[in-house]
Amino acid sequence: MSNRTFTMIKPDATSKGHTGAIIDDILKAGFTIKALKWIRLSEEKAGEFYEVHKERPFYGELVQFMSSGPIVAAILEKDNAVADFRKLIGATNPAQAEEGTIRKKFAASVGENAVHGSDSDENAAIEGNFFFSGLERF
Ligand code: 3AN
Repeated sequence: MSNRTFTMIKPDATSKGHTGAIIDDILKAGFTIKALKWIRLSEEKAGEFYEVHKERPFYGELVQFMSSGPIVAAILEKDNAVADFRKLIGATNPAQAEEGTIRKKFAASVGENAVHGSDSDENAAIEGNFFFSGLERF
């Protein structure tokens, strides 16, 4: 089990001004920030990031949405980071997310669901490496 995960605060949440509140929830849940970046993905880069979902029917919509405005990308540290962070953000569909989770509080729909959280240690490492060089993480 690794102690790091990767997250993005998505364009719906940054455009509604939820960035500060979401970072606050993350810190209050005991995560520490090891890398942090405010960035806008090109369509090409968003497509590359979500390559694993290429065959899914929502891929085009997802790529459009993720390149529609700025995001915050971060590497987070905590014991059991991947599982604990997925618990903190709640179900992919905010309508099914538990009370108090970030998606329940800040997300509008399954497509525009406020935050991303890695689903495995392996993907956390791959996704962190996609955004951050060695000089940008601590
Ligand atoms: P999660 O982000 O909770 O791991 P995945 O891996 O099933 O969920 O989906 C990746 C991303 O694709 C989601 N965060 C969401 O933004 C988008 N997505 C998933 N299902 C749908 C859907 N039915 N319609 C539109 N977008 C979706």
